[in-house]
Amino acid sequence: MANVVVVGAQWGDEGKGKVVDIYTEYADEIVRYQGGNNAGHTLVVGDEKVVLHLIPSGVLHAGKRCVIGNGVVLDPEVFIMEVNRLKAAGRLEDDSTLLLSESLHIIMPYHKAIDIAREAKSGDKKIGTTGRGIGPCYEDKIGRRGVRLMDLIDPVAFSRKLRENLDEKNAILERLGEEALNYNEIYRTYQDFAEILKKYMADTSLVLSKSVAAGKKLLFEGAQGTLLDVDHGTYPFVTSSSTCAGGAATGTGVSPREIHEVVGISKAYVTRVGSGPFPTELLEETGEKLRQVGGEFGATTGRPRRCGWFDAMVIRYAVRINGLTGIALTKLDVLSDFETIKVCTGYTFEGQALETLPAKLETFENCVPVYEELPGWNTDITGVRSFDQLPDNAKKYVKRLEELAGCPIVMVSVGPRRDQTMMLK
Ligand code: 2SA
Ligand code: GDP
Ligand code: MG
Repeated sequence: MANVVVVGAQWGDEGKGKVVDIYTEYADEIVRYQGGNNAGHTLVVGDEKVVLHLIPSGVLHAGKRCVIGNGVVLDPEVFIMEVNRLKAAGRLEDDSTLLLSESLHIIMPYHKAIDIAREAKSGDKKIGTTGRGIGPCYEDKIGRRGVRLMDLIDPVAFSRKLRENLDEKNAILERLGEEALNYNEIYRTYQDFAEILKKYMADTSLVLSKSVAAGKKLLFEGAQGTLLDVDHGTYPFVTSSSTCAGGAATGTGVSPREIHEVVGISKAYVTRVGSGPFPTELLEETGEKLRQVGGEFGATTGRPRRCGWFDAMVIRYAVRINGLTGIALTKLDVLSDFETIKVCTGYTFEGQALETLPAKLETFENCVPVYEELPGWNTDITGVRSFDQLPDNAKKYVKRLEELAGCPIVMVSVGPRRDQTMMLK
């Protein structure tokens, strides 16, 4: 296997954690390249369920190097808690395999406070963020005022950056009706964090480039999904990072020429958490049934996810934007108890068929999905381990999705566990 990017093909929560955990067997180093602890990646091993927010999902395989790249925004408290929790569970015994980019940006208390206060004041314009300070931290990165890990561990640079930022941020918080934050408290707490983080810090672009030169296999783990990308998603209802495959190069400092395969993860239906357009959303009992059967609640916030039918327009877009070489189709088992299943094959807007997803929000919100209806299979498939053993209607469903996507389906998942997976190609 070559160097592979795993990317969400929809609005996130497609099952990237499970797929990365499986692919880790064939990889040497697993790398997160964007987002932060807004992500919730769930892995189920035997009876144990692990939800990871920052550390790459390869961590359950001992000895594999796990890297958090420069494109990630890191909340030190969450990182330290995650490391401690893994260690307490007997994982990550040798944490020299865990590296943090010296250039990644640090989430500060004012980022979280601003994120939460803005959302609370936004009424129906609310994005539905996770409240983890992700957007405000990326704002500072792009605005060239951010605190990088290398700044955090340098007491002089950190003190200066904190003072400059806090003056500005306290003015914003005051305008939002929130209390000002205290310099000394933040300084002390974050210097304690710095002491712990120091040992994980590295020039990870250089480390990864050396690995590539040595023939090691890299696995890039995307967070969120294609339609949440700050450039290519349903702006402004997006996250603040480059969630698409292109982000794997900028978010790690590994050349795009070293990326060979891009696997898009897609549910056999669609979910979205947070606000924004969702043409195939099911607002009545069918949506509730998908939510309950699929356990569709946020892995970070516990929020109920919005659910809807599979949308081929979204997948074709993900194939194009990411250059998908294969699709891993997850949660097929969740559709096992439906007489018929609808699939969106295209959109119309004001009576005209659309060629691709509209960039304009108002068009996206008002486009009408065109559906075809396929027969269900009404059989429990969670024990099926090969494609041939699936009921005929389930096979037909998968084949139809593949045809509509214009990209091979390389894996089908029928349950959260590692073994509930079939490889197709
Ligand atoms: P943010 O917090 O600034 O990134 O929020 C902006 C939008 O991005 C969405 N977003 C997500 N969507 C799906 N899953 C995510 N991770 C968690 C999960 C979500 C949770 O695994 O379930 O627990 O609520 C994730 N993270 C960010 C978010 O909903 C906004 O629409
Ligand atoms: P991620 O953010 O893309 O890693 O996905 P999440 O972990 O947020 O959400 C996916 C959920 O679906 C998790 O609870 C997984 O354990 C679960 N899951 C993954 N694949 C399957 C599957 O094929 N069937 C079922 N029923 N659950 C799955
Ligand atoms: Mg998730």
